[in-house]
Amino acid sequence: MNRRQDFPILNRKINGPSYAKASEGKKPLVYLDSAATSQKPKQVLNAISDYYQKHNANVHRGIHTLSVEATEMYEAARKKVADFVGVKDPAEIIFVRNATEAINLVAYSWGRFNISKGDEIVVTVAEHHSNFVPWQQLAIQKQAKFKVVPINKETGEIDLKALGKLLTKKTKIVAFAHVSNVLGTINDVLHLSLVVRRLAPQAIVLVDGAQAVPHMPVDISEIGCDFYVFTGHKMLGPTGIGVLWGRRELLETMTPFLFGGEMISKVSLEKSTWNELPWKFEAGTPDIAGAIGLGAAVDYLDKIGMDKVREHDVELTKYAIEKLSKIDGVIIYGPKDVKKRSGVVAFNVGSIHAHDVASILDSEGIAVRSGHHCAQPLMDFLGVSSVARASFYLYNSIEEVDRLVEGVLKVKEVFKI
Ligand code: C6P
Repeated sequence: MNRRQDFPILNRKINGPSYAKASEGKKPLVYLDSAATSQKPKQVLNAISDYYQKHNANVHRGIHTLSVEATEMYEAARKKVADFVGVKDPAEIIFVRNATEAINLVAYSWGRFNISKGDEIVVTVAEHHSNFVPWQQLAIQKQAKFKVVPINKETGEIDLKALGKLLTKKTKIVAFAHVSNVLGTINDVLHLSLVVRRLAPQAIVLVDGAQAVPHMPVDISEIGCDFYVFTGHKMLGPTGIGVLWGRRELLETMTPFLFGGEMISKVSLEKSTWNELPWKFEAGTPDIAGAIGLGAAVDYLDKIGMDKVREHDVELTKYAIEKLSKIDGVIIYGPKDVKKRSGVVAFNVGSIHAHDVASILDSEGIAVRSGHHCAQPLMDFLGVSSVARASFYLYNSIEEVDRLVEGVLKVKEVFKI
């Protein structure tokens, strides 16, 4: 897969001698932080620029030509996104700012009206804070029970037995990630949804797909969940645009999260009624350029094929794990079987702090993330304060994994371990 020419930023050279300008530095950038945010291809950048240069106007408001064009482009993006994740009804696709906002929307619009004292909310210990804190806070506000499912430390998988025991007649919400942003574990979300349906049929199931949709074929209609969220900036799209999918029956009963322009049907002095889906949940001027950029990202990914994107991730991950695990002192987290993990490799080098690892790698031109990865409960569970994480995408190469491996050897040399 050779797509590098589409990503201008990958031509950057960084961290050369101190007298050199950034652009004249000596180290070609090796970007291994796509799980935090992916880089954007020219096709996406051009789509955004084209929109602003030729079509910019507000949507669903004006009847003038530009407004009609902008509206058509915005709604066409929604349709593309719906098709991309197997959703037949584009009205079930709500544009929000990011995955975090999508989860908060459900916590407010569904949670506030359906959770009461004594109810139970179930999440896993491996969740990103975005799929943990909103539920924890809802539980605190409503005096509901907040239950956390452990994972198997060896395999990185959700402990199904423990989940079974935690589900009861009082369970109202079960939320889990499709793919862990730290361990890379691909959860069997279909099976998990079935378990919830069988043991707690009254509960709603929310799946956090922030790390799944960018990296593998996802068909939401096959998962059997009630809500599914993802975020544009991790899948070659711009920042500021994310997606909430919800079942129409549920979305229709829910009270909007934000009130104001565009989300109403009729406003009088006494009361207001709400617009149809999806606009009922899109108060105010939306991120029009963001949605159009996301639509272009979906076109780009579709053209390559998500099976190919997944294959490439597997190839790089397998190679990285093989090479890194041969280095004395390197500890790798997550499933051993690459078929069960996505393109993220979290690791530590002996007892060296992950920020030191990332900082030395950066001086070699290699960008990895380090720290708690917005998953502090998982860090506590694993008994570590932080990990370094290399995450791959379709523009990365085997040679770049070799650079990472050399970088890790350099870390060991600097720390003399
Ligand atoms: N994880 C990472 O480096 P937002 O920020 O709302 O676009 O995405 C939040 C989010 C939710 N769920 C999962 C599984 C995620 O990985 C993320 C974002 C990034 O791991 C940035 S913290």
